[in-house]
Amino acid sequence: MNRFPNNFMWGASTSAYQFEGAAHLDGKKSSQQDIINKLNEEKYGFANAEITSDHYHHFKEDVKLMKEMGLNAYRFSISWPRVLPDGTGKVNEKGLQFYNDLIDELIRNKIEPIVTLYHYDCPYELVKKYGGWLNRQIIYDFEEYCRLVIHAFKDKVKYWTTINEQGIIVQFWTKKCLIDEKDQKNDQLRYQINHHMNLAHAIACNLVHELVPGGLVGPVTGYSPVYPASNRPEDVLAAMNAHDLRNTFYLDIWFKGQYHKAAMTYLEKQGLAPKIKEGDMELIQKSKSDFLAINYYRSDCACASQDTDQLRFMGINLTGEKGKIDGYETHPGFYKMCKNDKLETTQWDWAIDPTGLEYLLRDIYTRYQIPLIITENGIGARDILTDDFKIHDDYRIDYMREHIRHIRNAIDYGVEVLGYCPWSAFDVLSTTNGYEKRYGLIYVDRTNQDIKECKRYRKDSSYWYEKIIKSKGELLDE
Ligand code: BGP
Repeated sequence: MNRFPNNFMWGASTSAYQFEGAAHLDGKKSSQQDIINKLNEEKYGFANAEITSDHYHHFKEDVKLMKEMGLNAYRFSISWPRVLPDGTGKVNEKGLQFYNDLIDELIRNKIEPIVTLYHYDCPYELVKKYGGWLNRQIIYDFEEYCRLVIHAFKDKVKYWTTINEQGIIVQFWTKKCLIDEKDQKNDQLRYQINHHMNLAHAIACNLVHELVPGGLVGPVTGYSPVYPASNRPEDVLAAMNAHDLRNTFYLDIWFKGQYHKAAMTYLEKQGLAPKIKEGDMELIQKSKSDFLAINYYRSDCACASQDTDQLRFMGINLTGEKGKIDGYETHPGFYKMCKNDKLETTQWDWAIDPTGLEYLLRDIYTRYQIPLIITENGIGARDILTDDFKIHDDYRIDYMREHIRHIRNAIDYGVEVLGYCPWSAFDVLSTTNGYEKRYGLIYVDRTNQDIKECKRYRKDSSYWYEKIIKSKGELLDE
C-alpha cells in the first residue's frame, strides 16, 4: 500500500490543561493540575498551568492553522472544572460555550473532533472534598460530568475517549494526581485509583452508547512494548511480567472485562491489589469499548529482578541531559526496567523505536481484534526559533516519517488503524518539563518564565506533515 485509506484520520493532539490556559477565567476553578504545576514552578522553575499556550483566546486562529496543515481530525480534552467548577452541581455555561464554539469551528473546517473526557485535570474541589480519585464517590461525580458533556455534544462529536493513560497514572501518580502526603507511601492506592477509573470508564462507555447516535468510545492507553534485555530466559520472563503488569493488565479489563490473572496474583502477593466491591466486575463486563486509542512514544526493556530489590514505580529524567535518568522502575522478583542499548534515545532518555509501533499495533490487533487509533506520538526536544521565525526540526520529521511508515506496514498486514494524531498539534506545557521540552508541529512563542504573546509559528515538520496528508501518505518515501 502506498496510499493510506481515504477515510484515514490525519490529526494531531493536545489536552486541556496543557494547552488552553485561562485556568481561572470565565468561571473555571482550579484542577489538580493547576496546583501540581504551581508546585512544579516553585520547585523546578517550569511554567505553571495558568496561561500555557493560551488556546482559550487563540482557538479560532489555531483551528485555521490546523486547517492550513490539512488536518481532518483533532484530538483534545475537555476540562472537567471548566464546565463543572465544583466537580458537580452548578454548570458553568461559559465553559460549555467555549467547547461548543471550538467544536463548531472544527466542524466548519471539516476537522473531526475526537474528545477525551479526562486528561489528568480532576477538579480541585473534589480533591479537597474527598481526595479525588482515591474515593469511590468520584465514579458518580464523573458520571454526572460525562452525562453533561456527552449530552451537550452528542450531535456533533462521534469519537469519544474516556481517561488518558491509566497505566501512566499508576506509575506517576503524584505527578498526575494530587495525593496527600500521608497517602503517598501507600502504593496500594495507585491500584485503587485505577480500579475507580475502570468503573468510571465503563460508565462513560455506557453513556456514549446511550446518548450519542452512532457514537464510538474507547480508552486511551499509554503503551510501550517491553523487550527482554537479553536472550537469558530470566530476562524474557521478566519482560513478559512487565508487559502483563504495564500493558495487558489494562487492555484485558477494557476488552475482556477481567483483571489479568498473573498481574493480579503479583499485586495480591505484594498487598497492592485493589479492593473490588460486589457488582464492580459486572458493571465492567457489561460495558463495551469500541476501539483502543494508543499513545506511543517509546519502547522499554526489562531484565530479571531479585526479591531483595527495592520496589520502585518510575524512572524519570527531568534534566533533558541524556543519561541523567534518576533510576528504573523495579518490581522485586518480577521485573526491573533497564536501558535498551540497541536504541537511540531523546535528550530525556526516551528510546526512539518506530519498529516498536508496528510491533504493538500487530500484537494488540491480533489479541483483541479491535480498531486502533494513535492519539499521541512524538518527540520532545528543545526547538529553536531562528531570527527569521523558522523552526528547523528535522529530527521531528525523521521521527514521524519512520513511525508513519510502520503504521503503514501494520495496515498492510491487516491491522485496522483509524487514524494518526501526533503529540502535539501546538507546543504545550509538558507534563514534566514545562516549555523546555516541546513536541508541537506549531511553535508557541513563550518560555517557562516569559509568556510573551504566545505567537504561533509553523515548524518545518508542519509543512512536511501537510505534504504527507495531501498525498495520503504517498510522499513518505520521497
Ligand atoms: C503523555 C501525556 C501527554 C504528554 C506526553 C508527553 O503521557 O498523555 O499529556 O504530555 O505524554 O509527556 P511529557 O510532556 O512529560 O514529555
